[in-house]
Amino acid sequence: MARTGLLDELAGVVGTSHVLTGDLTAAHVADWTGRWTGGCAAVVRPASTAELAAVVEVCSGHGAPMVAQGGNTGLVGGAVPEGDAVVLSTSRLRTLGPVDAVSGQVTAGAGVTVAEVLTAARRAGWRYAVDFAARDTATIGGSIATNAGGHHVLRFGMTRRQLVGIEAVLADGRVLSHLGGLVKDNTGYDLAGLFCGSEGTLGIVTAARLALVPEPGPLAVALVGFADLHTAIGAIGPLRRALPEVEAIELMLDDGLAAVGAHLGVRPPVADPVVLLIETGGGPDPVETLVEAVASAGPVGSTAVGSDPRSSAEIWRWREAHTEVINAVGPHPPHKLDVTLPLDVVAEFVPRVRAAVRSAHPDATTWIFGHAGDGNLHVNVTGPVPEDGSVDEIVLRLVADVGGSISAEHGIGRVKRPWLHLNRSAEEIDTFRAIKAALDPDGLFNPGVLLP
Ligand code: 2HG
Ligand code: ZN
Repeated sequence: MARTGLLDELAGVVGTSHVLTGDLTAAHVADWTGRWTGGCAAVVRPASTAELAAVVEVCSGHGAPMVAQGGNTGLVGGAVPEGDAVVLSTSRLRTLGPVDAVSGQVTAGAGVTVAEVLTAARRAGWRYAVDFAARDTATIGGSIATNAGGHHVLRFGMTRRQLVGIEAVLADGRVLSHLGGLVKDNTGYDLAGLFCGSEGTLGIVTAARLALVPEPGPLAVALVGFADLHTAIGAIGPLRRALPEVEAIELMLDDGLAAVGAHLGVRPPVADPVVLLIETGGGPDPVETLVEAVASAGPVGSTAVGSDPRSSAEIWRWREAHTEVINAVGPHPPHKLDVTLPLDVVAEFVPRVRAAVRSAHPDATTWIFGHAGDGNLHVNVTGPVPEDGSVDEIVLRLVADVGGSISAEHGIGRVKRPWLHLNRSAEEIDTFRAIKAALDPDGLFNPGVLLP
């Protein structure tokens, strides 16, 4: 139930057709996996930063909670509204500026998709360094709110590292803007860095100035099989040393590849228990560079090399399809636990986490894949019902016990809030609360997300 007069006032700002209610909000009140469903008073679609600021002012005046939402591809329920929250959709903040050929930067509205920035950069001879499977739907605003990682973190870092400045709407409706694009700018607190990863709890990011990197030369990508996890993880250091231009080192296991194969109706090109996807540049013939590096990295099994755009895309498909394929396994949406581990414990962690989940949930299946080069595993558990937090508890505690992080690149959202203390001290969480209280004193931005 919306507060009296709220929807009329919102319609006065954005127009009636951009205040969605009832069935029209369906796509905005559940997450992509289907694990989290909530509700909202309305979805509001402002067309500009000024309109979004006016919407925030109206909501603040009514004491209405606000949940920012971009492409709604998040995997921790961070953009799923609850109760009578107002969803602030950034879908119409779609201005994408020209690529600045001198500085290698671009300014993008929050609702521009990651794929659109990737394409615009490529057309101008540059590249946006953040890329991941949800690129076509995920937005720049959402990727900043979650400090998204993706495939190239190993080489270029996460979203925060690409940010040169942001524009954001504050809780009182004022607009904070710092989009000048100065790379060296030591004038106080790093507000772009603070808003990045704040999951919509401090303000609503409406635009960002993004640093681009030079377009890569030719790339080669391969699937390389290994007999076991120890050998595969042991190869990462030597591969990185042999391939200074390595772009990605991704992990897959035979059961995940078999599930993807069954889904695609194709047999996996490599049949070993553990498979790394390695992508690298490296001079005029990166295929040769890659093959030589693999040969010197220790004992490997079968390999499949992609050398042209089509075969490379096919190789990436094996890795990127994991998410949609596991989502279809059933009988419920998966428990998705994105974690990082110190690299030297990864090989032991995998059988341990599988055994721990199995002993509590004999019917559960634990799927593991991820970004091996960063120690970032995506632990997906299918079987248990979505509400059963015992699965999350088992996995996240084990992660913390071995010195890992309970969130590598997806954020804390609603899902991991109860376990934040496993990685953050009381002093850190108190500091989080102080920042939150300073910027959002009434606690209206994304309540129920991030802070315990
Ligand atoms: C990926 O790396 C994404 O493909 C999704 O971060 C991970 O589905 C997942 O658990
Ligand atoms: Zn990932």
